[in-house]
Amino acid sequence: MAKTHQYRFCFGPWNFSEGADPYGPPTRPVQTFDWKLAQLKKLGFDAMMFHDDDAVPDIDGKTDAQIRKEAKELKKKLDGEGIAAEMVAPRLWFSPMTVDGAYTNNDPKCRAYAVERSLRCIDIARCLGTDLIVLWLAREGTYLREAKSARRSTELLVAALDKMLAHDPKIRLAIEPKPNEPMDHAYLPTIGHALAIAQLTRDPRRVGALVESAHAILAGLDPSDEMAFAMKFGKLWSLHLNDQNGLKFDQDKPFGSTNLRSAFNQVRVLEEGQYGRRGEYVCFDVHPFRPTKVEHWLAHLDNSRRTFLRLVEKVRTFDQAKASQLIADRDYQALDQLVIEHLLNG
Ligand code: XUL
Ligand code: MN
Repeated sequence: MAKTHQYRFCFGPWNFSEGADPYGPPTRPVQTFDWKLAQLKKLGFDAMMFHDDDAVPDIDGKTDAQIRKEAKELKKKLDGEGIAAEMVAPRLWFSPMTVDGAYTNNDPKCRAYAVERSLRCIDIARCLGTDLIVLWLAREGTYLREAKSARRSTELLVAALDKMLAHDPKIRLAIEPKPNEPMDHAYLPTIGHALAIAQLTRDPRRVGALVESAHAILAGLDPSDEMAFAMKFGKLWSLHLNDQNGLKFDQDKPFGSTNLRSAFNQVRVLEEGQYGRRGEYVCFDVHPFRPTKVEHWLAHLDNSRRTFLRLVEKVRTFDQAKASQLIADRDYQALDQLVIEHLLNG
């Protein structure tokens, strides 16, 4: 099939999750990194996204020299397969040092660990040939408001971002906001917060955002509005497309699985803003449903891309002239039905 769209696709090794949840064990066996890379290639995706310890396992027990050596070996492996590294994200939520937060931890030793680990993550990214660092600020928030000062936490976040920006003049930081889980309340819950804090840093041009559909929904917002807003600032540097059924735990369902119309609107704003033209990837942060059998393990990724591409066609074939007429006539009932029937057709 001829490639008629401009999009390039990406996912991470964690998207082959094994099905464990807080109530039960894995339902699929753990696979090696090489198996995951082979599946990504088999599916015809273009790039892989990494946590720092997906790229260099057991990172905390290794020297800087060892970390660089392993990252360079991985880069060779990726080059051999023709797969790019899209981004690297520091995993700042697993260590005993980040139990009470990473950059906003009340203990200065723990904060120093978090910054040090982030600088190592930047070194890994440079070895892998990407300038993009994604920051999902998992534990930057509170379980109870009195435990931290929100004002001080904002200052600490800016200080940490500044240290990263100073460490490497080329690196770009994309903040991935999420309003809750694991925290009760996060300090940077929306794209507005991400873009606002960028302005307080030493180089606002190098601090942007990643929108994850499910996270926007958890914040009670429309993911397509979050995307359009970030794009207007030239700050939508990556995407985690997926879906979410209301205000529950973070579900990471296949793209379009819950709300096809919302997915249509996400693709609509991406098309309008020409997402991807400046080298950005369409990434899916999706997980298989827990009952998924091993033989169906790739479907959530393949299906998400398939749905995305079907929706690109739907956006491109939408009768915009008709829609404009209906808008001019303020006939939103007919506009609503025009969209519904377009999505239902074929
Ligand atoms: C958490 C989440 C993460 C980040 C990467 O909800 O989405 O997978 O995308 O650290
Ligand atoms: Mn994500």
